[in-house]
Amino acid sequence: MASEATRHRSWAEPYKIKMVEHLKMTTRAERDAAIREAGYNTFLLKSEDVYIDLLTDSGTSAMSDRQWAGMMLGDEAYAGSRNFYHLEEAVREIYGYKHLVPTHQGRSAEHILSQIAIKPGDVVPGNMYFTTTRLHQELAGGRFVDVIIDEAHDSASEHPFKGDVDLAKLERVIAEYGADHIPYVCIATAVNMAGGQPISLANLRAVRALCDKHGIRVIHDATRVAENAYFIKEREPGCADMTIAAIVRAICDLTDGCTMSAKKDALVNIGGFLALNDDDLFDAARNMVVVYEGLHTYGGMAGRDMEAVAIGLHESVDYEHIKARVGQVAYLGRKIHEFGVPIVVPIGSHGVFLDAEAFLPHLDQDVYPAQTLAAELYLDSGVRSMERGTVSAGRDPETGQDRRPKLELVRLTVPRRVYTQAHMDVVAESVAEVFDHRDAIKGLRMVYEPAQLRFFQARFEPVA
Ligand code: P71
Repeated sequence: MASEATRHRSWAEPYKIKMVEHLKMTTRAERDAAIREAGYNTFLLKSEDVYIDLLTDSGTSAMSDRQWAGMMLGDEAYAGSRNFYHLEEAVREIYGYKHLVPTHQGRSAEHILSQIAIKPGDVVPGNMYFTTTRLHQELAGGRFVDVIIDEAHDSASEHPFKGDVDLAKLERVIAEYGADHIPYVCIATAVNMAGGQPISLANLRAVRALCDKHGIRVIHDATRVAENAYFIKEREPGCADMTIAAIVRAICDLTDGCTMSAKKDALVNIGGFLALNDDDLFDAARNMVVVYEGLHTYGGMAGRDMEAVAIGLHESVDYEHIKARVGQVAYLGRKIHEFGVPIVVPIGSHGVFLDAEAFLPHLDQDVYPAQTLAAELYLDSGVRSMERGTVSAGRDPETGQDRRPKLELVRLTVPRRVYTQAHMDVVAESVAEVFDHRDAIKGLRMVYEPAQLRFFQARFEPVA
């Protein structure tokens, strides 16, 4: 028998469930009809036809009783809502940025920032692209340049900080284009497209020093900063005794502002903001928010939404919360990995990323292995996932050719505080089932392709 000192002690979710939403179970025949109807694109499925929805962790988390109570305190004044001031206070306290421009979600903050900071011909270096971020940079006449370390593009590399910037790459970009053509360096925490991989504080400090030398701003995509902070606490030398809040603050203090989709870390169903330290940039952003979003004291959110974000920001830096959140994702990842299924390692913070290229080695990228795998998983069990490969990468705006990303992934994204460990078991077993029958899986061909962000609405048919 294990002695008390060596006995394994489990952890559990630091909350209990107060309200439940029933899930619809479907038959294979029903799923077959539903995915065909959806053009083999999980974005086009009706949520009603989905059993466990791991499409995204964006806007899908469960709010706390405190957040719901905050919703009842909405001050729905057109101007100067008290909830705006609460949100401003929370952003100043937790992130430390001076000015706040509320927006209805993350991409609107990216839109405003891109329009005010980027001139045609500029380049924006960043630690891997994100779809909406890069598109807004391109729409403003800029071009995204990837400066993440090579390990980030290798699904098998166990590097603990695959979100780190390769400083030599960044230096080369600065030498080639000149600081005048670099409006800012874009630093994402818990890098989404790399698999939810963190950047280290040490690397961010070095990025800051290099940018200071050249007078270049550092703008932070803070969407999942608390998750990144958890990995820093776990893995970075000297950080184990820091609180999550202190690490979040240390990250933000190394940057000049952020774009934020509050739909992730901040545990709300809708919301976002742009936060800036620079007075002039803030002034320009505030002028622009009234054109596209709404008055600068609500920016596309209701008062109640801003209150929920303010409370959610505080909850996001709670250690027990973030440990359980990242822990649940790790549980799912380990379970899938034990079945021998190829996944991105280390397991990221917001989801488990299946390596579709290694899963379906007999399929060429031209027949969209990740898109195909996402459809097969839905067919097997009604679990909805998201393609993060060739379809998401889109076409190069200059050549018009499909980009062929090194990572051809399917993301199983876990909403916060929504599913139980038993749901994770069901998901892992379904992935294993599809893996057992992988040789029989054929690819897809695209039969409809939208001009922008094609992954949202593209339609496919099975190849013969
Ligand atoms: C995610 C999303 C939502 C999404 C966006 C685009 C395609 C598919 C799904 C949104 C992010 C994000 C980062 C790092 C900015 C946004 C945009 N992620 N930065 O992962 O992850 O925020 O959705 O609030 O506009 O499913 P927004």
